[in-house]
Amino acid sequence: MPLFPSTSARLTRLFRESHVVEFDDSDKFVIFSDCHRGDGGWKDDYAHNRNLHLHALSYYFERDYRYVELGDSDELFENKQFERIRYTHSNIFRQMKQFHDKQRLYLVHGNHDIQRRSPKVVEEQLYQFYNDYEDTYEPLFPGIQVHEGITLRHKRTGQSLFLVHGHQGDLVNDHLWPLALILVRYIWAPLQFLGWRDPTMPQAPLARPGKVERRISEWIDRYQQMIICGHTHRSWFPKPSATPYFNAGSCIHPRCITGLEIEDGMISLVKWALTVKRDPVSGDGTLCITRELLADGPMPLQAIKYAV
Ligand SMILES: [Mn+2]
Repeated sequence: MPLFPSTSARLTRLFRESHVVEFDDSDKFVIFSDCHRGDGGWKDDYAHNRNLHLHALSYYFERDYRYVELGDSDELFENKQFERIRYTHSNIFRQMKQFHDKQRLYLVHGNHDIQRRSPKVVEEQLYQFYNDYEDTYEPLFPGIQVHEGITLRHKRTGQSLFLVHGHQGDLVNDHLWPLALILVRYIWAPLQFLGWRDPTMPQAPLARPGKVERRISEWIDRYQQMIICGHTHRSWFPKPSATPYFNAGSCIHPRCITGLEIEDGMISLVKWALTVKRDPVSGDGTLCITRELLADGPMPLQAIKYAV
């Protein structure tokens, strides 16, 4: 095997070894990616969207969805101590714990939380946390596994939905990740203050498809296997006849978060944002959190190209 396997080789192997979750049309999933949760400081791109995400998660929890977090969940490149992230965003972790307690939480790691490839790191960071007020350890997500790939397999149709973060095969973000960590933590992140963009963070969401998207799309067409990923921070929902590349987007967009929902055997791309509601009588404005359907969804899973 080459020293740095290509995106295609990485995906092929990962698909073969991915964790399989069986489902049918009565199961619901919501997928968010790229939260990049930080320590609440000026580099924390998630903090301004936390209430949107919290509200969305409680909406999905009440409606019996299972929650998949598709990588780059916590910004472990910039932050040495996960505990500070957990403490800063404790309300989110409390909500995620509710999903975990009902066996409805699935975690996939990306490149900015690649340390969680190690089950030892997962156990140290995620099984429990220290409550300094009570001076005790409390359970967080005991026994959780963090996967690199998950396959949702439909019990009746046999259709496979392959979920992966999407950094696989990228030289700096995958193979040379310790170098990327050092550059991000000590060089690029401090330079953000001066207006420099961290090159391991994706380009502007409206930029044209990059090489990551192209390579993944080539794999999809070659193996006729759809993929749901994140990583680029550019949400994507294909037309039924197009290459079935789905991207959940991110939770660090300046004004909204995006995600994918699977329900009743259909898939949709949604956006949660703050919108203004105007009272028609008084003319007063209220800010409220709304869920909006994007693109052409909901699309039946069976209408996706290459579905069996
Ligand atoms: Mn990523």
